[in-house]
This record gives sequence, structure tokens and C-alpha cells, in this order.
Amino acid sequence: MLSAGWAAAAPPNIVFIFSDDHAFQAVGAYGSNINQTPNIDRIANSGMRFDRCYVTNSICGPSRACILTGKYSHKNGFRTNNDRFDASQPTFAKQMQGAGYQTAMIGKWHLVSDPVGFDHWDILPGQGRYYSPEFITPAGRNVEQGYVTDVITDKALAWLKNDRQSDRPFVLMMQHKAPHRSWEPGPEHVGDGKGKTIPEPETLFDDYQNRSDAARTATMRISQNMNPASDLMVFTPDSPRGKKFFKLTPEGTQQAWSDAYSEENAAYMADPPVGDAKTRWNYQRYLRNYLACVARVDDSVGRVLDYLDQSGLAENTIVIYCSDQGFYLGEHGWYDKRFMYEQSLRTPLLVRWPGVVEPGSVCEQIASNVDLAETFLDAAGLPIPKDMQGRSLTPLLQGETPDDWRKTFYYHYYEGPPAVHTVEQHCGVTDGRYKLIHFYTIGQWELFDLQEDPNEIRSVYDDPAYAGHQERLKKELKRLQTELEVPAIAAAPLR
Ligand code: SGN
Ligand code: CA
Repeated sequence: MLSAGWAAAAPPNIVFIFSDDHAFQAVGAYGSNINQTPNIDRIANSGMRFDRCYVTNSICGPSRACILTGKYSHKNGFRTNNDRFDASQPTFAKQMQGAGYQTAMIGKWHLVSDPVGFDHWDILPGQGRYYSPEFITPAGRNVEQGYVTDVITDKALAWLKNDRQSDRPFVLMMQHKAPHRSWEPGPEHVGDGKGKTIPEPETLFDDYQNRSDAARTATMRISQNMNPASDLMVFTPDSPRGKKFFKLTPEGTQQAWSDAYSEENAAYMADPPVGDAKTRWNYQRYLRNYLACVARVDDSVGRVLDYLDQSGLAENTIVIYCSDQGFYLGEHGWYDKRFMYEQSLRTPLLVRWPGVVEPGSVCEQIASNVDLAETFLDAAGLPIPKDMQGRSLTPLLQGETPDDWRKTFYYHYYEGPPAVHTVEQHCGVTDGRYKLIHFYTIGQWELFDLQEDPNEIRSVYDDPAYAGHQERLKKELKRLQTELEVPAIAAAPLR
């Protein structure tokens, strides 16, 4: 059973609340100027906010595989969303289950093979649906009525109430689909934001100059790459998209939807905006829907925190809020993720651990999704396998920074064109201020100084004033590739 570690006297439970594509810019605790997240902020207020939590590969499946294994994509084999997770490999879940923890995985999984290492699993197929979502369990498939964020929360609470064994510590992974594209708000929030104007980011009209070709060739522009009907809810109830949508929604949704959108949609269809006006219109509608999806995730967090309080579990339960990666909310004129630029490299990470984490604390050290597996094992007092590539966050959570904590971070994105959004493959290194990116399939580099250029709109690669940093980071990139055993990429063709 549970091994003798520093926490073994009363091994803590872990509730891991995960969302999909939730940008830190849309979290109150991170200083959002576009929305409020009072419940997610409860975790920050009673725990620690990580301001530099970087993902190893900013995309869904790879982030999940990284979290399970504590390894980079090239080690766990899940580099792109087209891969299949090799479920025979070690994961923190298997190890914790083997040590006596009760383990549950509920919600979005996206790793193709069935979950292993979980006593209970109830997952969405692939991306899942917002309304009337289908779920897969070991016993088969079921379609559930209602809105996906609510259904996942209900299932997680039901597991805590009915299936949890009080004599075992547990790990509950509650993994939301929201706020992933196609940004369909739930019934409670469908009217949110009507008539309000959301502030625009400084780089909404980015011209993609002074950088490599990669930013310019990516197809994730709010101005051009959004489909009005499927991305922005510009449809009528009797149009093909409208019919498809309302077929799945509960009674009453159509009225709420009509109150919220039909007038604006009619105006849009009569006289579609063009040029900058189109970008602005799309941005407003995109953000309105996205933030309404976030609002329900926030409600879900509130329900779970309330239950932990009421049940008395809160005291010995670590609660984590995290997203699989960051997201563009109009920065660089974009939606989606993938790039090593800040908005998608960083993901929100908030950790509450009563008696261990100082309430309201902030950590600026470089943390990562690759650290979570080791953190869970360490918190449980279990040994950390030598081949995991992250590091337990427990010292940081206790307010101490080990002298040899990482000063730099390696990133690698593999899902290049022709995959959706046509973002060139790249790898890179950052020390939190300077960032070197190598788009190796097109033979181009970028270097950013985040202090001088926080919006990352002017690469200083080959600028003599930055020659020292360029040289230093190139060496560091090589050093990290060697340390992390990244296979040589030199063979990749130059296009
Ligand atoms: C879908 C989305 C893309 C998104 C990928 C990956 N298109 O293909 O916009 O980048 O998922 O997202 S959609 O029209 O189907 O919404 S991820 O979070 O799973 O990596
Ligand atoms: Ca995602």
C-alpha cells in the first residue's frame, strides 16, 4: 500500500480540474480585463498561482500524454493529435493506483486508446460534443442529456459522493471539454455579454512583419479563418447549422438563444461587415461565446469546491486548476494555440493545498505540465521514476526554490502543415525573458526579448545588439535537446 514518504501519514487526495483551451488571459486571478472567474479565483486566493507554467507542446493530446507520463512528446510517443497513446507505458495514474489510491478520470481524454490506471473512467469520445454529449465507459457508450460542462461536473460529484471509498486516498481528474472551439455556451450563460463590448488586445490587427514566415502563414486568423455558422453562431434556427444545433439542445435553449443572438445575426446577414469591421465583429462574437463557456467551467469549479467544503474533504485535498494549454484571444489576430508565443506556451496553473501552500501566493519560477506527474507522486509520498523528465513542484508549493531549479525551458511543437491551422513545426528555448524559436522545416529563427517586446511582434534574431543572447540560447537549446534526449531533427526537409 502507500509507501513511507513525507506525506504518507495522511496521504492527500487530489482533485485535478482541467479545462481545454482556457487562456490565462481569461482567468480573474491572472488579471483578466475581459471576464471574471470568482470560483477559479477561490483556488488562487487559498493557494498558489504559477505565472510561468509552460507546456511542452501546445496542443491537446500531447499535453494530456505529457501530464500522465511526466515525459515530453518524443518520449511518450504522443507528438500530435493524430497519435495514439501507448497505454502500456508507465503513468502516474498506474503508479498511484498500484499504491492504493482510488483513481478516476471523467471528461475529455483525447488519447484514443482506453484509459489505463483508473478504477473508474467515463470519457468523451475524441473532442466530444457540447450538447447531448456521448460518453464512453468500460461498459460501452451512452448519450447524456444536457450540457457537457454540467454533465461532467455531475458525474464527478456523483463519483465523489457514491463511489469514493472513504478508506482510500483518491485522485479525481475532472476534465472539461470547454472552452474548446466551437464555443457553444450552455443554457445558463447563452445571454452573457449581450450588448457589452469586450476590450480588444493590442495586437488584434497584427501585420506579421518582423518575424519568420510562420506567423504569417498560420491559418487561425479571426479575420479570415472563422466560419460564421459553425464558429460564431451566425445562423437561424431553420438553417442547416441551426437545425443541427437545436436538435441536440434541451427545451428552452432555442428561446434563450434567439433572445441572445437573432437580432444581431439578422443584421449581420443583411449587411455582413468587411475589413477591420469584420475582424472586430468576429472578435466580439468569438469572445462572447468563449467567455460564456468559461463561465460555466467556473460554475463547475464552484460546485466542486463547495462539495469538498461540505463533505469535510477540503482539508486534506489538493485542488489544482489547469488547462491543457493556453489560447489566443485575439492576440496576433488569432484564436487557437500551437505557437511558442506566450499566450499558448503558458497555461493557467493554480494549486490549493491546505497547510502546505501559503494562501494567495505567486510563483514566478518556470513550472510545466511535465512537472505534474512528479508532483502528484511526491505529494503522495511515492517514489518518482528516474526517467520522468519534469520535477516535483512540491518545494515551490512550500515556498522554497531549490538552487538548481530550472532556469530555462525546452518547447517542441510537431503538428505542422497540412494539419489544421498550418502552424510550422518548431522547437525553442526560453529563460522567461528571452525566447529563441527555430522553425526548422522552413529554416527560420526568431528571438524575442519579452521585457522590451512583451507582445512578441519584433524578432531580434540576427540583431547585433542581441548576439550574446542568441549565442547563449542556441547553446542552451542544444544542451536541453541532449539532456532530454530529443532525436535529431536535422533530417527534416527544408521547404
Ligand atoms: C479541432 C478544431 C481546431 C483545433 C483542433 C485541436 N477545429 O480540429 O480549431 O485546433 O481541434 O484542438 S473544430 O472546428 O473541430 O473545432 S485540441 O485542443 O484538441 O488540440
Ligand atoms: Ca486544447
